[in-house]
Amino acid sequence: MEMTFRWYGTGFDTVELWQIRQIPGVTGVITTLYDTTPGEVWKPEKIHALKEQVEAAGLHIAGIESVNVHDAIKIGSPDCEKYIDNYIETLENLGKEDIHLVCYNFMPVFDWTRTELARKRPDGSTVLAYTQAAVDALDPEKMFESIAGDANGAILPGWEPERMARVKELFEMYAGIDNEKLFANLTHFLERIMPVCNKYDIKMAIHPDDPAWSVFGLPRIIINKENILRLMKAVDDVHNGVTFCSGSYGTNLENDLPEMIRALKGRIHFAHVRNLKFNSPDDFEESAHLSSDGTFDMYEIMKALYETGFEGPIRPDHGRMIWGEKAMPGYGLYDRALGATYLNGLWEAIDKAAKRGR
Ligand code: CS2
Ligand code: MN
Repeated sequence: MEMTFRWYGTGFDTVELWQIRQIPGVTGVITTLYDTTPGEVWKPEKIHALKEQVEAAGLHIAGIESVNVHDAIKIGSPDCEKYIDNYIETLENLGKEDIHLVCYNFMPVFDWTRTELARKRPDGSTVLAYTQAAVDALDPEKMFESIAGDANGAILPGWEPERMARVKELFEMYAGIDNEKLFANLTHFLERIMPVCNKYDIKMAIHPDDPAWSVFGLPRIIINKENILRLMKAVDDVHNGVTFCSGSYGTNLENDLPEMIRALKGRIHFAHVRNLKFNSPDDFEESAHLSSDGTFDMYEIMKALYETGFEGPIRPDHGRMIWGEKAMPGYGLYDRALGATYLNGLWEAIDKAAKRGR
């Protein structure tokens, strides 16, 4: 595996490349062209400039998170083919720049959903949190306003103001789309992009839905072992792969994370590894990465990745806001750096134990 760090780009991220370079063991970034909108073709010159900037800082682009999928593709509306063509062109432009990993999601309307962006913990740190009762009481159109207030001025991925202004319209567009239709549209999208992925060896890695159940009555499909294996079989090509996000699959306590990793052997191309602390099955918060701070056994998660021969990038995922840092919620420097170091420590121990035959 390669330890990496998500970076949103100059002007969008409070963290700078030179700081990422100083985190021990981090050699690559997972980045994006944050100022592109879903459906737009990524210009070769912009991809090239981004790559040069990252490499000048002594790092490399280990993958893209995300090339977002236009709602027309998810809905399967008449203009979806045009947007798939644009997506193919973007993949082609990325492939020409030697970029071989693309993370994306297929969630309708909202990307991840949290009900608090700064829940205070006893140690004074703040974290993202989710309470089902708060979602049930909320009008989806108000979701954006309630979330934007806590965002430290940052634009959150998937929560761009332009999109949220159209939230009502988006909900109407998804009215006839159930889980089966969404699955069929996803399969169609993957079938159409597989040739370009094969040509440039681009591994597509779908991010799970977060939380892993339906919110506001919208369809949600990438939520458990059964569904993700169904998708792997539906388009049985290694370039149709998975971002294994422990914090997203882990929102449903019925998902056995190490077992899912084992079942997906060979198809996980990217891993987001983070912990969650459940206060009840309907209320969780994004704790520190350490096993003892949350509900998951992080050693078992890393061991499953190790034992299945995982070779892709891993990144620490959302971190707590600590030490007075002001950053995009979940994406400060300090706690994610601690997470990377902890995960590297687990990996070294697992690797050494395996090599000594213990
Ligand atoms: C998620 C997503 O891992 C994350 O931070 O909260 O925003 C994720 O990046 C996208 O769903 C991937 O397309
Ligand atoms: Mn994730």
